[in-house]
Amino acid sequence: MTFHRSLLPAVAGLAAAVALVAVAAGCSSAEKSTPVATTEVTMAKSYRFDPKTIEVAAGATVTWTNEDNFTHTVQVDGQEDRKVSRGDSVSITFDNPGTYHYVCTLHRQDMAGEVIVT
Ligand SMILES: [Cu+2]
Repeated sequence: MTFHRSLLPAVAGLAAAVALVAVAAGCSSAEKSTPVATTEVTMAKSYRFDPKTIEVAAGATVTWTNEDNFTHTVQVDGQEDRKVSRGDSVSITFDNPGTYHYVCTLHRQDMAGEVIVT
């Protein structure tokens, strides 16, 4: 009985901790943008990729169009940086499934996105 008396509070504490982690994980995933099935991303005013996370099929070509008042870039991880002036657009084809992070190298703090290729 000594065993049970000492173990029970520990188990209860652990269960509470697990519940807290689950709640925290739920919050952070809600903050992440839900993938949108589209091949069109707008560089919207101001300093935003919209939608931030997209989902496309392998072989699809994604086009980024700059509708902001500033020059931006699209640099997919491991690829060259592509400059996109106001009113311009750039297209990148994704042949292989995977999750591709990209940033605007001029505004790394504010502008990042993700292309999920399925
Ligand atoms: Cu930018």
